[in-house]
Amino acid sequence: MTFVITTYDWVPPFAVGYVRDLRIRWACEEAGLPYRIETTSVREKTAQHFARQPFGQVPILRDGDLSLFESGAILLYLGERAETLMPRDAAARAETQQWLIAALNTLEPPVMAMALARIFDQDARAEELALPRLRERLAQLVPVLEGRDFIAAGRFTIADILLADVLRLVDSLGELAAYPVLAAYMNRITARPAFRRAHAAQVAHFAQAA
Ligand SMILES: N[C@@H](CCC(=O)N[C@@H](CS)C(=O)NCC(=O)O)C(=O)O
Repeated sequence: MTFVITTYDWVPPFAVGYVRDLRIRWACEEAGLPYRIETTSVREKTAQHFARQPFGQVPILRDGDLSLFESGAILLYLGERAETLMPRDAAARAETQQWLIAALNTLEPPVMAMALARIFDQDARAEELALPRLRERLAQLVPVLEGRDFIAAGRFTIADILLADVLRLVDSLGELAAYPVLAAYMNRITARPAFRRAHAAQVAHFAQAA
């Protein structure tokens, strides 16, 4: 069965390489799961798009009759299908889920607040408020990653996909270099061939769409 990943037909240049379909492509590449890409219009969002993703966002994954949204939920679903992505052992699996949700729910919100303030709203006051909150979370992550190659379960998992992808956004905002432990982790995880393939494929997709 080939998974179908839905992404947009176009995004602005600053978003190329950062659209969240990357997380899903990356997981499929890691696990050797077959997938193909389908596009949906970003300018004229269709009723079918909203039927599959009530917020009109991407990514969406289809597996036969099943249609799923939310990159974290999709990664958890794929994790059930490939031990390469999530261990079977109950404790290791719980730890993987914990860190995947921490990346999504504790780390990504302050990162997005900063990105919205700087990139979308160009609001200096909002940025001033967002920055210390983001820095506090990054500083708290440093002792966790010190001396660890992976965030959970002592091995690569879907939690690394999410955490490294969130840290890429921090890096793009110029805020990661101050935390060498986090920067080294992000560089190590994104040096994986599966990430490189997924990233190159997304860049090529949007280059073709331009
Ligand atoms: N929590 C969602 C966020 C999805 C999201 O923000 N997707 C962006 C592209 S990376 C999007 O569709 N933005 C357009 C919009 O929010 O209308 C997930 O992780 O899947």
